[in-house]
Amino acid sequence: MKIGITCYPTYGGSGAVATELGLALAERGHEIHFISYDQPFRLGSFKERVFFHEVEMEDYPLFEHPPYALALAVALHDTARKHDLDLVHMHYAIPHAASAYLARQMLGNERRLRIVTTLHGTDITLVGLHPSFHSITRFSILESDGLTAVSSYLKDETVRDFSVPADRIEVIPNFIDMGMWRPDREPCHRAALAPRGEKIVMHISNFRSVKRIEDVVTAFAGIRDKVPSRLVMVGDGPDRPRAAQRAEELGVDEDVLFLGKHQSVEELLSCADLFLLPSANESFGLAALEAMACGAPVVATRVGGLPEVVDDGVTGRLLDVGDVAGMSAAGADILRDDALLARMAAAGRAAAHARFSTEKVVPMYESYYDRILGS
Ligand code: GMT
Repeated sequence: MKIGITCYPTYGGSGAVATELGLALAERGHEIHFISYDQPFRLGSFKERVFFHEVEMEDYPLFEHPPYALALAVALHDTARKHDLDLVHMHYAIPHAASAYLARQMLGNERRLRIVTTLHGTDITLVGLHPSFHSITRFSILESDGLTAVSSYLKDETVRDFSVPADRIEVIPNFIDMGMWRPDREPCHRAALAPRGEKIVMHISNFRSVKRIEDVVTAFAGIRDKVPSRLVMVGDGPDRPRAAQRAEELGVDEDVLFLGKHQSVEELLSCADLFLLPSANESFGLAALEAMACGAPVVATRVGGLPEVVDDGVTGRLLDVGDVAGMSAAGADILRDDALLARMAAAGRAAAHARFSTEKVVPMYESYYDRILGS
């Protein structure tokens, strides 16, 4: 198949999944064209059958907000024509599904371009709910030939809040390359991150308010009271200063490392003993899956799609949003008990392999594409 893929190219789960999907499909013989305003951050070096088309934007002084959705529609239309695309796969509905709809309309009878849209999270649960986006989001996802959601939770939210018939949405979970995300990576940075042999507690996100990163610091302070440990914060975003301040207030700042954004997060995660994800909401929680594959038990919140990823008591612990005392107690219990830590680490990796590996999930997309192309 010849497939166009559009995603946000910046750090974030939807861009990561879209890129890994494109690369895996190319390895399986498909021709993949990424179409976005910048090269997706995980695209890396040259790969056979993988192409990147940058969306050209005219910078005109009249445009305080340049109309990216239109420029993307033009890029999709051009790429579909020049490269005979069978379908375009849009990751994150806003504005990508609307741009794809426009591109398909522009093609008219020239060729039939199928559109698959994958819903990732806030396109449905937050941004898409806003009155300025709700109707166009609903229209464009209903106009897509195929619609997937990364969890049953997200499917149910879409059915409820956008009145989309349940049978229009296929749940295809996010997935992970088990060879890339693993516990035994070399070089391991453990000596640099925890020089006195402390346990390593880790959090990775975009540090936006939905991630509740002050709760990460507070929960960590409670863990550190009971177990010698260090907190490694990977990523960056608006709440970083508040989290740093919280660490100072709690007197744990010497044991909290803010590493900023990183390309090779898997190298850091393979050193983690425990992963904290106290989000207010997650439609899936890709970072939790990455941690499980790297053998780190996950202490997270019982919200959204997280219970579909983390098995409470088996691969980690799930607590209520804001229950930092509970998270501290659960985290310390795991880190103090070597047998429990080893059991949860092994169970997490096994679950990632059994339910969310590339080999398991990418064929689900291929069969779904076949269904859509045959419809
Ligand atoms: O929805 C967002 O705000 C961003 C998006 C992203 O690009 O990372 O995150 C969502 O998609 C991820 C990949 O499917 C999921 O793992 C995240 O749980 C989801 N974020 C939220 O639901 C808050």
